[in-house]
Amino acid sequence: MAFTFQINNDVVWDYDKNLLERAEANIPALLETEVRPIRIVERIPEDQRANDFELRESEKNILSLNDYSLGRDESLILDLGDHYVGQFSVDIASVGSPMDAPLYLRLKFAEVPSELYADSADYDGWLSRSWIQEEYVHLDVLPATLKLPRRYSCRYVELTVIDTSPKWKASFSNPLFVAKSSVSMDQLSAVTIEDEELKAIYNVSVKTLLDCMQTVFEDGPKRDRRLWLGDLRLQALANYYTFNDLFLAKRCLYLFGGMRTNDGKIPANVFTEPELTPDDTFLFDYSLFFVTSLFDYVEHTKDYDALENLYPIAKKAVDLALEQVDSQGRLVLTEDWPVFVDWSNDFEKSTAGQAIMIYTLKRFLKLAEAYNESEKAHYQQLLNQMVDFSKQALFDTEQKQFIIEGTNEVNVASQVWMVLAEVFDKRTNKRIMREMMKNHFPIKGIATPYMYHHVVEALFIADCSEEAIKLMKDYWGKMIELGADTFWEAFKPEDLEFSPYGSPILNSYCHAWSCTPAYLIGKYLLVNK
Ligand code: RAM
Repeated sequence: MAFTFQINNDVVWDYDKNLLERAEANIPALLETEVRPIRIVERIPEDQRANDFELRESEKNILSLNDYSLGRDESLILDLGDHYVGQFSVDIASVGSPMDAPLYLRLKFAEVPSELYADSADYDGWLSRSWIQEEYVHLDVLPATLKLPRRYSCRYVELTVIDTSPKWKASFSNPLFVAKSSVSMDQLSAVTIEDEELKAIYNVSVKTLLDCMQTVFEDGPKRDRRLWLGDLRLQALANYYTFNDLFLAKRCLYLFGGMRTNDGKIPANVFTEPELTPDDTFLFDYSLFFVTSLFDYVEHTKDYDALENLYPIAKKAVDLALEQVDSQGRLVLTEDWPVFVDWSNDFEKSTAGQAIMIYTLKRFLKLAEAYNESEKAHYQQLLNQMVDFSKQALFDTEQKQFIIEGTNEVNVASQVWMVLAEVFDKRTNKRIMREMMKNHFPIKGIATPYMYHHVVEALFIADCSEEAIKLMKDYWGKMIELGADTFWEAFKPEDLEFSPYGSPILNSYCHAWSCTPAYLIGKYLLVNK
């Protein structure tokens, strides 16, 4: 069961004015920082570079930028020195004879060098090519200040003159990037991380989170620039251990609470522009993460007002999901409400889905307790049934591994989510994880830091801290080794070209669900010290 575009035109939406007003009351003011490029860089010929994540410093000096006037087909790449999200402007003048033709300019904004090496014209994937951060602009009169209306997510800005005329060239000066975020690094409380590799991973995680924190927790400021529930859950957790911006977390929960189908289904993502709009896309696990995100938020903030307002929505989400559970306690997934788990289609996800339901029910029961739910026993009984079914029908006692019913497939995601759901006790969980590592490490076929996050957290839960740290270093550390300023949406160490969308040029290289080492380090390594 793979996740592709969903078009559900017949969905009827319920907008809860009261909840949405609360969401809107918490829109943050964005903080702005002026950033100037620190150097000019250039491409490295293919036979001289190790991979597409490298550029080299140009001999051109950024301080003399306006001396390098550009004619037809000439270009230069500005390096902001780090990844930022915001708006770009530059002054442009004509140099030479009178300007007898318009300037035709291409601007390309890249989070990582590989976007510059790729030719946009070759893109042939299933997501819109409009996500490629590239503009073609005509300027009839120079000098002028070009201020682009779009917001970009980038470190590099390439200026390519497509044409001037033989009589004159274009000269650029005063490039300015106004970076935006709802939080600032000054809000971080100081942490001491002695291990240098972990410290670097922590810092890049925090930067990733900062750049994704705009007027909502965006999944990726390059793409999809919107609030997805699966991403929100992890961002909010990382936020509690870092910036601790409780208003943004609250706003996002109220946004999902305020926009549901008329039977109470929570969408996988919502848009906030031009007006609040739920997407007609539904993912089984993402709907449940509304419940777990509410649990995390209430546990962290003790905001019982939010519990009061949002509990009925969480309960409805649980009830709808429980309709998919049969009398034996087996989750039966359907095509129109798929479980996501990871972008990879190399493994079967039903057992992981069952575990996510158990994981959610356990947290829901804690919310139910705080809310004085009268039907608590009913949910407890359904939870017990799902746990019993998992132990009896989905656990192979000989292999000490969870399987996929019907095919007996044993995969990483099933073990990891069953451990996170704490279906067994710590000792058994440890055995499950050890067995899993024996058979599946180094991991292959998992495509996202999102799933790797769950593997690392399951290792911590199962008391395999050393292995958890090693995996964090191997995986997120590898991205840093490749030059990451922020962590990427998709990353398969065994396939650097991997993309769920048909081309890495569409991948987001600053992606919310990748920021979780800040949470993992904060929760499992710093607090317990
Ligand atoms: C993509 C985004 C987002 C993720 C969904 C499932 O469109 O990367 O982060 O949550 O897929």
